[in-house]
Amino acid sequence: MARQTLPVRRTSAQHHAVTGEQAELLRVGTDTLQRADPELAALLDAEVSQQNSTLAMIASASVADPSVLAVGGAALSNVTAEGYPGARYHPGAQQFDAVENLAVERAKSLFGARYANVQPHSCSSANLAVLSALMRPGDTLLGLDLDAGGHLTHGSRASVSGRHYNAVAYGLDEHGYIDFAQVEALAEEHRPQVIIAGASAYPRTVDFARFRAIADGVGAYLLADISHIAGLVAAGLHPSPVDVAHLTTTSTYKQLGGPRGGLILSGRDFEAPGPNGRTPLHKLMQRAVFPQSQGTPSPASIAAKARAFAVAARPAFRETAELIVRDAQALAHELSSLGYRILTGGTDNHMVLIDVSDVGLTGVTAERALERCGILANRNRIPGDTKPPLVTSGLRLGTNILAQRGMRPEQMRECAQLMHTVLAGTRLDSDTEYLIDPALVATVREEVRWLCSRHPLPIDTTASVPVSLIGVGS
Ligand code: DSN
Repeated sequence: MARQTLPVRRTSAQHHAVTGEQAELLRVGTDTLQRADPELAALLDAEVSQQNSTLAMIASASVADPSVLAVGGAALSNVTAEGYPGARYHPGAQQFDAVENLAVERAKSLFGARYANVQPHSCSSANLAVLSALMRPGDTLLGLDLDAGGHLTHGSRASVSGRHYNAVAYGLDEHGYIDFAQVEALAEEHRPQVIIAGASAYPRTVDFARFRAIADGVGAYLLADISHIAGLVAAGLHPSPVDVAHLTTTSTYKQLGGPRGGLILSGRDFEAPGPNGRTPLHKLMQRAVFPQSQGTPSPASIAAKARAFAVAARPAFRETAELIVRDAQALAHELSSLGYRILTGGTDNHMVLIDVSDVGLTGVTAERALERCGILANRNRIPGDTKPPLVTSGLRLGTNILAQRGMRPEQMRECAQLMHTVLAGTRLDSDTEYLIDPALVATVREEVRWLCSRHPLPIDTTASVPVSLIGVGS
């Protein structure tokens, strides 16, 4: 019988010899898709064309670098491994362990955090994990009212956050800013276990330090949800809550250019005790995500997060983030000059909220008329809104993708003018139906295509890991 030899351990140079296998897999996969499933392939191609030729002003969206998209489709997706690096419940997770450690270290480095959990499938999952770790059913939660720009998971009755907990909501003052006097009064009256600072539709800087002072005054934990502004926080263009709040959550796709997913961070307070007075927050969070609220993590998404965090650490990301804010301010200014009422009178971040009831429209009709012309912006309830959530009186605009395309404040005049042409040419037939001249639609659609063709979506094939992150987590 031939003598069996043990496989020789590869040197690192030999390891390099096998790089390219993942790329080959993706190439074969793409070729097979085209050949074997042309119907699905055509839909995906149409999506790329649509993204290339529309002005996407969805405030909760950004464009992922193609390398992030490629990583999201990696063979790592075939790995099933519950648990955390070094403590999995399945074998075969060597690469996944290294990838998850890399993602964690890059997240900590990018946000200056002491603790990161990269497993949440979304920020909603992250928020619910945090709340379930810090509160018992029936405990009190204080968050921004959904109608004032809050998020479903901040205590809305439509979500378990408003059903399992005694959710109390704060709102905005008469200028549209967070009403801190009300936050403080409600905190003192209801003594919440958790206060949430963060929003889905709020165009101004969030004063996390003020929230923390209120939380400390009543013995509450402060959770900062930075989903919408995570890119600005990472770039240092919005005050970071990481060392201010007890815990910070974010989605990874809204402004970070990452995959669909969520992230939990903690800074200075990562070792602060949880509600039992003993277990530190970072340990509570590990358990809160797995096994308490999620099973198997999504390995390829975690790898794509690692890639996105590296892209977000590059100087080019900060430059884009600066442009995002300048574009939003220019867009607000142009729309205001055209007669639109801008909520709070302007913006500090990427978001512009306008009241379309003043021009005789509802949010949904404005959204649909704009979409027909190749401009994407979504309906949004505004303070004091008399229209239901599927109708609304407001429109929420965001400049993340416009800036990623390299559009500058000069182009915001064009964008505002195109929007105005559509909105001024739209007449309300009912709350949800509208009339618009098809010739106007065709003209604006063509101008939108032309503007987009001059500012193609970025395909950055030269992006590399910045020196500051090489070796981090390895
Ligand atoms: N939270 C939703 C939004 O702000 O549009 C989507 O993630």
